[in-house]
Amino acid sequence: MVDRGLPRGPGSRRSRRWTLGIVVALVVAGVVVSGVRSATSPDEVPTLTDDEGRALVLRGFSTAGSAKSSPDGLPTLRPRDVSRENADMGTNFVRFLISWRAVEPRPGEYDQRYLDDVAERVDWYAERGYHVMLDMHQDLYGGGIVPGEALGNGAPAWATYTDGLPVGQHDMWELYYLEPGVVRAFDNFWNATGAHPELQEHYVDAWKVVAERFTDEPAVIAYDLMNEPYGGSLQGPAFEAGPLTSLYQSITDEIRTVDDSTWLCLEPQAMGVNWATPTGLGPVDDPREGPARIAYCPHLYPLPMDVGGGYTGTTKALVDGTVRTWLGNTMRTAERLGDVPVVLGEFGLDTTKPGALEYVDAVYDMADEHGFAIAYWSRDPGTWGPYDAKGEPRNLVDALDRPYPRSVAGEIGSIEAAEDGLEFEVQPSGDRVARVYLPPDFAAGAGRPEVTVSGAKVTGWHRKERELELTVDTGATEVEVRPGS
Ligand code: MNI
Repeated sequence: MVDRGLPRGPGSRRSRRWTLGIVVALVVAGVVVSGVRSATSPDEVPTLTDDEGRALVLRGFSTAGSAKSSPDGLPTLRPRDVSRENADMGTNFVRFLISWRAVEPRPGEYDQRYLDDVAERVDWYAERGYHVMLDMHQDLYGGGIVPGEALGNGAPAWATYTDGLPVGQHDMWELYYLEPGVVRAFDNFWNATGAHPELQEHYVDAWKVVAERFTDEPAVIAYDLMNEPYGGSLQGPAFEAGPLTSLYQSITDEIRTVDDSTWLCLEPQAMGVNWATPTGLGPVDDPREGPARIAYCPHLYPLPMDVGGGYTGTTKALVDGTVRTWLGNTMRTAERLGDVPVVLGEFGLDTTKPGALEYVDAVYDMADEHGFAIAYWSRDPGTWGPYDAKGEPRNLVDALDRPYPRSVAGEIGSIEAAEDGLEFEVQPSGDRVARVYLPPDFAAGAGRPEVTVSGAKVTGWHRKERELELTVDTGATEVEVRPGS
């Protein structure tokens, strides 16, 4: 829709802004109205599981935007940064950005040293008990769309064919998606031009190389097959049910020849779906033995938030409507893809905006209630992130430091986290052990915290991790942890 609605050639900035404003208004109106009509959906999705079949609740960051255009493809990150966020917010998950250009710098040549560097970082997380999802990142196709400028990221320059079409300038980065040269780079990748069938084969093979490298690393729980896919001149269901689903199937088939256990996470197209329109993504068949390990990885960026100035007044109401619609569509998609888990691979905002932390709370509450994993965008320092440029904690740190059950032997249902208590639904099995993260302001003291537990017995306290070990009572369906004894 935006493809047709926005001028491609040169034009005044004001007229483009104006046109974008109309497109935005239409999408917002459509999304909010459709929210009123949306049907009811099932309450929770299943969670990802680890090697021992434990249900996992995953809370963490996308890490990090700094990897997008760094020469080595790595984010600015040291082991102490992982320790720090773990101590400050109790995160147990990371969506770690990797890139095709770094994996395959020349056609058919894979950079094992880059993969060593990624593996080293995976170890930093693994040593601290994290689960890692590797995210094959791209925005605007790749750095090659305008040589010498760090506009896009992801694809290698050798795989970038703009066919001499122009890429004009914008001050909003998203608008570069509409430039003819960028559209053509994607059309060549998806082989809509018929000129480059080899590009997707390279992408599939690059994934196979990554999977070969990480299949034996238990901390790597998932592969996010493509960040924010974009169809070039093909948009919506025509793209998502067509070339996108078919590429996901090819990657899945290829990865499963070397890795039969890591979860594969499918993203819908970014345009529209990030704003709550429905996705046309089709189901992908997992050839592994046993139950499929496919998950759905949408992003959430309500347009009214970008257009309006924060989460207050009318904007708040519009954002709430958008989130409700997004939730309904996400639940229906998860069901359609085969009752798959959902990883909210990105959501985030400038937390200096009024009401921002209330929005963060609302999204975490939704994820708790419906069983989604979260990777907040992003771990980078700045006004969206948990730390400022000097490394000082920002307001987001407190907002994200919430109690949650990290894992349960069995199944886990809805979670409700409040200052006066944490409740979660369970269906225990095996050793019935549940591990629960408790922030310092929930349960004071460095020693064993003073909490009252029902539905389970306290069987341990890991002081450094602030992790309470529980053994769920046989037949219990709910566990409650309250501060105070
Ligand atoms: O906001 C977007 C986004 C808007 C529009 C489009 N198209 C027009 C195709 C695509 C994407 N993305 C949000 C965030 N995603 C990246 C990282 O994946 C972040 O830098 C953005 O804030």
